Formats: sequence, structure tokens, C-alpha cells
Amino acid sequence: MPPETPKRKGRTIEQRSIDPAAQAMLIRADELGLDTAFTRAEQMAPCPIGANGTCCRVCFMGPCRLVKDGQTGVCGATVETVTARNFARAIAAGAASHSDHGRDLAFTLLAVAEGEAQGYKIRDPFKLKKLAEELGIPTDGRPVSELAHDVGEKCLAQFSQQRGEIAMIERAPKKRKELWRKLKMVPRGIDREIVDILHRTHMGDDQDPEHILAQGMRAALGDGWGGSMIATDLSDILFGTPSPLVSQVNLGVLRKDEVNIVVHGHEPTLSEMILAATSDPELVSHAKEKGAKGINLAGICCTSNETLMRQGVPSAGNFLHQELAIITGAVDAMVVDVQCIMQALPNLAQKFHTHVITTSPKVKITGAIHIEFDEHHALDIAKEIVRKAIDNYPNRGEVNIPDVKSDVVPGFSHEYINYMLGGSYRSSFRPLNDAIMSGRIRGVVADVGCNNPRTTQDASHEYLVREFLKNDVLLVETGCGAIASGKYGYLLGEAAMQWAGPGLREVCEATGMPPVLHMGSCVDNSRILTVLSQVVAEGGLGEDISDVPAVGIAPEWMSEKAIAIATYCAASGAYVIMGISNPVEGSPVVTDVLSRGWEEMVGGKIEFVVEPEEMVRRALGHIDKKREALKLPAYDPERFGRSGDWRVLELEQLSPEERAEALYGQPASGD
Ligand code: NFS
Repeated sequence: MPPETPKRKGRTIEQRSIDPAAQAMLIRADELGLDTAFTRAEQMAPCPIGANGTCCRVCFMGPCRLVKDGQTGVCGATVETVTARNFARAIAAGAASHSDHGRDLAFTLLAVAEGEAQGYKIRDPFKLKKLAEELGIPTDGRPVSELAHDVGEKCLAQFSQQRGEIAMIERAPKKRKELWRKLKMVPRGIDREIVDILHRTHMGDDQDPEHILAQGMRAALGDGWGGSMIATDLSDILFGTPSPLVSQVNLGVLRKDEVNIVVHGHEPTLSEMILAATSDPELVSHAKEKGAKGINLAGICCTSNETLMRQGVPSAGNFLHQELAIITGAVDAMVVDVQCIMQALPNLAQKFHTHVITTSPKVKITGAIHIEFDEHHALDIAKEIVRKAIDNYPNRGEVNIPDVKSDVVPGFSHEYINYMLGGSYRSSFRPLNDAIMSGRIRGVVADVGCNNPRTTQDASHEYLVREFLKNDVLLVETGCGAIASGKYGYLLGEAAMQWAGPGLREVCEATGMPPVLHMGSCVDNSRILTVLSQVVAEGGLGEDISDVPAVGIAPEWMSEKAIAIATYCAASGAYVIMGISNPVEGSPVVTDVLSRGWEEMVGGKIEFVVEPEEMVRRALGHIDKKREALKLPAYDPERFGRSGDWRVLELEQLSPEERAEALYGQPASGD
């Protein structure tokens, strides 16, 4: 049966978003009679057949809509085959998007090595050398440019490789690699596995749902341990490996009296140069000539995560903020590259003065200005774009910037987490493992993924973070989920004092780290794979990723990339919960394959859970089950929290007599 279409008409502002900045802009949009994704979601009932995965469009004898029990398509395709095929195709598209992003960075690295990439340089030569060694490239006495060249070529070869295994799979725990090899699941080449999915889901090919979905895992692994991992590593090498810094998040980072340029999309390559161009003295004085006090750069979506965690460029918000930023009337140019860019932007921008500028050779949007980016002339192109924004500043009409922003401390690369916990002379994951083993940290949850206007913006992200912190669960975050946490103050050390349970609070006090670690953009979910592998290698938490008390959750997901991520995490042994709705709901068999079937096969699984309360219940249940299997002490918050800053604050509340009693077990001796 198709699921009942939820009624969404007439949602209140609070039902649309919990973010006060978004609420203010949604009220403004209503006043101006403007549509946004929020209102369009209310007007557009999702097609129930597509929503549960039972619409087959792979050939033109259809499309076939399988709505009755036992019904098949014209070719005889069953509901199991159709839902599995649709799911696998979503994995292919998601993996292609992340991986193509990684490929472009390999081209940029090559151009830098050849001295042809204007304005770029190698920011982390140590990471370059380390990666070169890992890829079997000789490093002794060789200049950085030669290493960059060889690493660039070797990374590119990962995409086109036809046989063997992709290289970065070596980072996985031994037991995991053995399992993948046994199941013939190690990706041969990143592109090959994606093409394989498109081939086998063509009309008249693979019709066994489990078999189709196993190839889905293989292609997704090529994303997580291939394309995305390459994207992360090469971004660090080119733009710097992140370490914590202070910045701000939300629409309040836009400035009334400065030229505002918002970079939106995913690749750090162009935004890096735009940042450089905003401090060009000639352009700054041009901005002043136009009456602005300066040039302000802000980000949206994962471009924002890239520039936020490396250069501290403030974030104007997550996915559902792209239209809201334009509605402030203060954005002089919104510069986009690839992925998650709503087609509604140019139309909306016409109602204001904003230029929407597309820059990728892969992305043109009708109504937008196209200034194509080329890394060989990056700085010149970036300056042209910035100049266009400045020239647009005098065209502003009424400006309404909500005065809402929060401080954040993002930038927790796996290298930094290692260093933070162990110090520079003995960087190690030992303290993290010990904290989990002792029960100070009950487990780890990765809260990641998008916003989706079918649910209240940020509500699930915020609720989950609060509940997990209370339960001494350490959070690691990427993508739009990480920006959501930033908005509500969770990406700060102080959040541990306010929200964390006693054990987690002790750990945060000792290290100064926030209880929610911003680890980057969505391709940086690969960092989470690396952390999990290093946690396993450190010892004491099992021999495989599937042994670690950890869960991944994408409560407000909307993109095919989220499906690819969920799949590679599950194929790597993690328990993954996805919110919103079940895209294979039409087939109980396929729903069962993704959960019970995959758990038996690879130790990880995907479950679709709509209610955040249920997500928390299942995630904690899983964490406790894994703790028990590892024979770790059962989680008991009573054992911790009697030390550190919290204890000092508590003691300060007491009278001198009570304090002496609490400290020494006897009242202070009077004179
Ligand atoms: Ni991820 Fe980043 Fe956000 Fe979702 Fe889109 S920006 S790659 S897909 S919406 S988290």
C-alpha cells in the first residue's frame, strides 16, 4: 500500500523551522508573497508511488506503477526488483557526485604541481608526503611539486582503475578488508562500480534484489573509501588540514553596510580564491567607492563547511537557508558551483537585486549569470566575480537581516582529534578509547546530513544532539547537520557544561573540546571512517568497525548523496538510521535486506525511522548492545562527574562547612 500522504498545508512558522533567523525570513517571505522550498513542500504532495520506491522508469514500456499486491511491470519486474533498482541508482548518483568532486580536486592538484594553477599552493606538504607514502610513491629527497604530481596521477587512476582494489581501502581494519574480499565487495575502481550499477539496473539485467543491493554497497564503498576520501585528503593538502578555530553561524553573519558575497555548493576550490579576492586592496577600495564599508564573505551548505573549518569564513546557514539569505535583500551575489543548489534561486533573486552566478562547467541554471571557473585562471575569475558583486551593491532595496548568529568552534579533522587527545608528542586515540571503555563516553553518534522541508528545519538534529549529550554520547558531525548544531550553540566547549552528561563532561573539561565535533562537509564523512578505523587499531574496542559502540544518523536527509553515505557506512559495519521516510517502503523484503540482511552479511545496516524519540531509543540500544558484546562496564552516569570544573562550580555554591564536609568527609574544625 502506498503510504498516506501527510497533510502539510498551512504549517505554522514554528512547524517550518525551529531557527529564529529562518522564522523571521519566512514571515518576511509570507508578507512579500514569495514562495520558498518550505511553502512549495506544503503545496506539493509527494507522489506516493515514487515515495515508496515502486515506480519503475528504467524502460519505455512503462513507466510502471506497482500499486497492487503481486503486481509486476510490463517486463514482469517485481516490486522487490524495482525498489532495489531505484535504491541502487540513488547510490550511483550520490557516489558519482562525491567522487566527481574528488576527481576535480585531483586535477587541481596536478595543475598546482605543474605550476599552472594561478593562486593555489600546497598548504599541507606533510599530509601530501604521508599520502604519497601510503600510495606507494617514493618520497625520499623529492620536491613537493613532484610528489604532488605523482599523488594527483595516482588519485586520478583510482577512478579509472578496472581491476584490483582501490588503494585507500587499506585504511580499513584488517578484519573488515578480509570480509569485503570474501564477499567480493572491494571496489575495483571508483567509476567502474558506478557504471556497473547503471548497467545492471538497465532493463533486463540484474533482477535479484540482494544481488543488486550488494553492488550498491560496492559502489558506495568506492565513494566512502575512494572518491570522498580523495576529496577530503586533497582538500586538506591544497587548502590546509583543519584545526579548531572560532567563527559564527546563521543569517546574522550578513552585514548591512558591506558587500555580501555568499558562496554556496560544495567544492572549496573557487571559494578559496573568492576569499583571496575579497582582501584584494583594489577591490576593497572599489567597494568603498560604491558606498560599502568592506566586502563580507559567507557560505551556505558544504562550501560553507569547507571555508568555515579552514579559514573561519562565517556560515550563513544550511541547505534551507539558501533562499532565506536572498530574502534578506542583503546578498549582492550568490556564487554557486555544484550540488544542492535550488533551481528556484534565480527567480527569487529577480525579486531582489541579488546576482546568482553559476561557475561550474557542469552547472548552468536558466536565469543565472554564468562565469565559468577554470583553476588555471582562478584568481582572475574570482576577482571578476567579486567586482560584479561590488557593482551590484548600490542596487540594493530594503534590507532585513535577522540579528541571529551563534559562535562556533569547527575544524576537527581526524588528525586534530588525534593530537587533541594525546598531545603533540604522543598523539593517539588511546584517551578516546579509554573514555569509551570506562563508560565516561557511552558511545559515539555521527549526526549528519541535510535539511528537508518535509519536516521542521533543524528540529530533529537539535533534539538528537540534546538527547545524546544528556546520555554521555559524543557527537561527530558533518554537512548541514553540523551547521544546525552550530546555530544552537552545540559547537562550543561551553555546551559540555550545559548539556553533557557527567562522564562526557569530564572528558570535555579535561581536553577543552566541544561535546559535538564539527568534522567538515559531507565528503568528510570519510574522516569518520578514518577515525573509526583508528579507534579499532588503537585496541580495546573490538577488531572491526562493527564492534565499536557507534551509530550514524541522517534525520533530515533529502539527497541521493545521503543514500550513498548511509550505504558505505553500513557496508563498513555501522548501524545507520535515516529519518524522513523509507524510500523502499513498497517492498518489505527490500526493507528487510537493508536492515537484517545487511547486518548478517556485513555487520552494518540501514533502518528508516521517522520519530526522533525512536531514533534515540534504537541508537542507545545499539550502543549498549555493542558495549555488552565488548564486555565493557554497563553505562552508569552515577560513576562520573565528581571532578573537574563542574565540581569546582558545585563546591562554590556551598558554605565553607559544607565544602569541607564534601571535600574531606568531615566538617571544618573550628577554632
Ligand atoms: Ni550533504 Fe552538502 Fe547539505 Fe545534504 Fe546538501 S549541502 S553534501 S547533501 S543538503 S548535507
